[in-house]
Amino acid sequence: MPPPRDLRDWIELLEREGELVRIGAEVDPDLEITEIVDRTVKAGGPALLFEHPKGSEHPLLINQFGTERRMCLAFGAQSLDEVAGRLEAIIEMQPPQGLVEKVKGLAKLKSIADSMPKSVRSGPSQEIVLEGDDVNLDLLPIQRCWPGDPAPFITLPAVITKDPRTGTRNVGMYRMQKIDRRSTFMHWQVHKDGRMDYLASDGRLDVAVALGLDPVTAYSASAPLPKHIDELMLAGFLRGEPVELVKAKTVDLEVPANAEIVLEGYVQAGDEGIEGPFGDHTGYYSPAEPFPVFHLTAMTMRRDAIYPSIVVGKPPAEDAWLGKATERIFLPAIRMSVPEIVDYDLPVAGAFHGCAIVSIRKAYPGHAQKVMHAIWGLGLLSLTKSVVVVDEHVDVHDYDEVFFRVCANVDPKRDVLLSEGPLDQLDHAPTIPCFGGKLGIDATHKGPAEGTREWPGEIAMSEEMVARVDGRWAEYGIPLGGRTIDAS
Ligand SMILES: [Mn+2]
Repeated sequence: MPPPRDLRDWIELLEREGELVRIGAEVDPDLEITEIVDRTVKAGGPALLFEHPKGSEHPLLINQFGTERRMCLAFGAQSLDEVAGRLEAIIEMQPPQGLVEKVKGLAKLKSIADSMPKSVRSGPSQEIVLEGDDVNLDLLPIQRCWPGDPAPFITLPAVITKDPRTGTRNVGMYRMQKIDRRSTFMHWQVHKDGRMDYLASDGRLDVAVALGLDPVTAYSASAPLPKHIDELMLAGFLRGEPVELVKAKTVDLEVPANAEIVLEGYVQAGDEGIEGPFGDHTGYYSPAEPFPVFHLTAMTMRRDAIYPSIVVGKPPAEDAWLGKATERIFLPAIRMSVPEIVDYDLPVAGAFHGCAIVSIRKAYPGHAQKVMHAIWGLGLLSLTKSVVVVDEHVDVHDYDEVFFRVCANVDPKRDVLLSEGPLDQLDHAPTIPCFGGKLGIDATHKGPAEGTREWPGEIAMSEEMVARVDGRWAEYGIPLGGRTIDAS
């Protein structure tokens, strides 16, 4: 099944699959929606379409990404690893050997070419055009998410800018605190591509914000791609069809033709104000800090536009599965740089940057430490605070198993590495913002090559005895299913 074409196609799919509940009652975007959604997310519940948010004509869609099943539906895939597999085929392209390989290679190249965004003359995202005094953010049911938030925040935007030096497009998901009818803050953190575009311009930088996209394009806006790679190309590749773009009305940018709502405007170098605090995915309020002001010049939308939102907070929240999608989809790219990595897991409870568990094919002394440093040097994974390294046969997604390895295999004096480096701007724990300590735990097997005594064998029953018990004792109905030690 191909991924949904736009937000309405997606809502229809969710409804057909029993994954969406429509709420006809009037509900307040000021805190009330958060309380309902937070309980729904934590119970593994459905997407919610609030048809009558208080004070707005526009319905509000939330929790569209809140479970693994919905995330897979969004990608038209059976699993997130299947989505990663599609990218792996491209990433691992080698110079073709025979004719068959050459033809396959051409097909792959064509699939990349077919992923490039496509310009079209008109699109539903511009059915209604509001300019000048008609621009009015009060029309939208923007949520104030938590009691300590000073204002409503747009939380699921795709923010589009161009690098003023190279013209390369960037699309990112950055929260936007509403200031008044025609301006918001733009939360471009120090490590984000959007901020680089802002810093590279010495005057006015055009910005467009797309709201209410098909789920794959919305996901792609959140994906941590290298600076020079257009998120809309990733979206086109993952969708299997290009993202269609129309010219914006008042700024020199192209915007998705299928968006429900587009905000056009600009930021001006040096024009900043104090943004926040905001109840963030760390489970704490991120502090008030200076951020650029986004001035709206136009607001375009579809008729009966649907406004998308997401609430983050103490994990697990809806962003857990956006993060898990990134974890899975980027595994092939990580293996490109660090091929000894077998698998990795970013625990949701660790708010993604807090902890990474990595399994490796260990080949030499210090290999686990090499991989820790690699993680601390890799894209936005460099912000990871602690890295736990285990051997290849350990399931990194089984936290009991990982805890067992850490407790069983670690000599804290020998196997704990303390380092330092850049940290997530949202992390409140370090002494100064954006910089602090790093913790590496080597829970792999060691041996004489690393100066320790002989490493003992791991307990495992013989295959023969396992087979014998499987065959002979089943008839008694005693629970023999759960073997505690795996023979692998
Ligand atoms: Mn980017």
